[in-house]
Amino acid sequence: MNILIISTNRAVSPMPVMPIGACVVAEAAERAGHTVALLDLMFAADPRRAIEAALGRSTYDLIGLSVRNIDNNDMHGTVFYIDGLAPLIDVVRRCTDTPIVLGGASLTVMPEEILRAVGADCAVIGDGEATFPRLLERMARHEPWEDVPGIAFLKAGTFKANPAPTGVTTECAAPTYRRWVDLNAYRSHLSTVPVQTKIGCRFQCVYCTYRKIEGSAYRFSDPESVANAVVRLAASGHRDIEFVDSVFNDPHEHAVSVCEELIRSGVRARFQSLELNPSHFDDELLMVMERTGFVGIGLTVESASDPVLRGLRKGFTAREVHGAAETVRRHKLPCVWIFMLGGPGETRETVRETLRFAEKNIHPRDAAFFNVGIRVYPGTELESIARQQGVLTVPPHDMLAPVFYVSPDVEAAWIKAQVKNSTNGHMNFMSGDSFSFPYLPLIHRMGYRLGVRPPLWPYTRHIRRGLRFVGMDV
Ligand code: B12
Repeated sequence: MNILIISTNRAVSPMPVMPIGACVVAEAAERAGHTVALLDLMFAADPRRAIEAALGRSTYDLIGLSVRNIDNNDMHGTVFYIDGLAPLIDVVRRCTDTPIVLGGASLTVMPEEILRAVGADCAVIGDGEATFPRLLERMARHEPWEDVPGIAFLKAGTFKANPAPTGVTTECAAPTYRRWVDLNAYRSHLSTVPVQTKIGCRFQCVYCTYRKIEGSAYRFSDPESVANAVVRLAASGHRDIEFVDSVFNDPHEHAVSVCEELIRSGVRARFQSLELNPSHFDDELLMVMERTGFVGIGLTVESASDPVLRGLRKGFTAREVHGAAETVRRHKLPCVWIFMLGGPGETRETVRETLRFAEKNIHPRDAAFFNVGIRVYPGTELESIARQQGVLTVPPHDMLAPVFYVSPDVEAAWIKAQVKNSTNGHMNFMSGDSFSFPYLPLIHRMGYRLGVRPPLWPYTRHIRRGLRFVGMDV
C-alpha cells in the first residue's frame, strides 16, 4: 500500500520535539513492505496547504495521523491541541476518501474521546510498530480489521477497543530521523534526538498516564543495541541525544549498563534525560552518566514534602529528595528540578516546605520548574480522589478539554503567588508562564546561532536577567 503519515504536532513549547512515534511506525510499515511518506507539520507555514500539497502529489491507500499532545498540562495558560486536529482531518476528507487512522500517545490516553471529537476510521492504541503493520496487512487484503489487537473504533456510535498487544523489546527502535524530518530545522530550535532504552513504567503515581501508554512491566532494549543506535545516529550528525524513557534511572542497573555500553562504544555525543527519579539516584549513577557525556539531567520530584509525596504516591520520600540534592551538589552535571504543586495532601505549609527546599538546595547554576495544578485524566486514581473530595464534577467523557486538580486545602491563586515570589527572587527558577512565553522559539534560535547546544535551561538565570533588563518579566 501507499501510505502517508502526517505528524500533526506543532507545539514549540518548551521546544519542538522530533516525531519519534511517527518515524517508528513509518519504518515499521516500510519493513512490512509498504511505501511510506511522512509529512511533518511542525514547521509548516500553513499546515492545511501542506496537507493539500502532499495529497496532490500522490494518491494514498491510507493516511495515518500521529497525534502526540492533547493539551499542554498547564492550568493557567491552557492550550488545547485537539482543537487544531479536526480542521486537519477536514482537509484530508475534502481531498480524498482514503481511510484515516489515528495514532500517538494522546490516542492511547483518550481514544474514545478523541475519536468522538474528530471522527476517523480507527485509532491505534499502544505500540504502533506492532499494531500498524497488522492493520495494514488486513486493509491491503480488503479483509475485516476490527478484531486486530490494539485497534479502537466507533461502530454505530459505540466505542470498541481491542486490548493492545505488548511485545518483548530487545532492539532499540531509534529511527533514521534524517529520512523523515527536517533535521536542520529541529537542530536550530535546540531540539534533541529522542531515544528509548526501555518501554514501561512500574511507578504508581496517582495522576499519571505512563502505565496506560507503555504498560507497567518493563520491556528493555539490550544496552548494546542502544549504543549501536546512538553510534548510528551520531555518525549521521545527531549528537544531541535525549533518553525519553518514562523514568531513565529505574531500574538503576539498566541505566548504568546503557551508560557503560555507550562508554565502551566510544561514541561522542551529548546526552540528557529529564525523567530521573530521586530514589535510584546515587554517586555511581552520576559518575557513569558524566563519563558517558551527559550534559543535563532532570529530577522529576514534584514535591519535597512527605504528605504530598504520599498523596501523589510517588514511591519516594522527602528524605530521598534531600539526598538527591546532596548527590547533585557532589557533581558537576547541570540539573533541572521539576515540581508539581497542588496535589492531594497539599496545604500552605507543604507548599512552603517545597519552595524552601528549592530555594535552599538548588544551586544557581541549576534550574527549577514549578507547575501549579495537575491535569486529571479519566481512569486515574487522581480522578477518583478528586471526585471523592467533590472538586471534580464533570463526567469522564467530558475530560478531553483539560480539567485540573488542586488540593481543596489550598488555593491555586495562593500557590501561584508563592511561586511568583520565589521565581522573582531566584532567576534560575521557572513557572508555566516561562513555557508560554511567546518569544521562546526565538530565544532557541538565537541561542543556536550563538553556539548554544541543548539543553537551554542551564542558561535560565542569564536569559531571565537579560529579559528583565529589557522590561520583560518571565
Ligand atoms: C519524553 C517526553 C517528553 C520530552 C520529549 C523530549 C524529546 N526530545 O522528544 C519533553 C520533556 C520535552 C516533553 C514535553 C512535552 N510533553 Co511529553 N512526554 C514524554 C514521554 C515520557 C515519552 C514520549 C516518547 O518519546 N515516547 C516514545 C515514542 C516511541 O512513543 P510515541 O511517540 O507515543 O509513539 C508510539 C505510539 O504512540 C504510536 N504512534 C505514534 N504516532 C503514530 C502514528 C500512527 C499513524 C500510528 C498508527 C501510531 C502512532 O506508535 C509509536 C511507537 O510505538 C511521554 C509519556 C509516555 N510515556 O509516552 C510524554 C507525553 C507524550 N508528553 C505529554 C505532554 C502533554 C507534553 C507537553 C505538552 C508538556 C509541557 N507542557 O511541556 C510537552 C510538549 C512538547 C512538544 N513540543 O510537543 C503527554 C501527551 C499526551 C497528553 N496527555 O496530552 C504525554 C503522553 C505525557 C502525559 N502527560 O500524558 N515530553
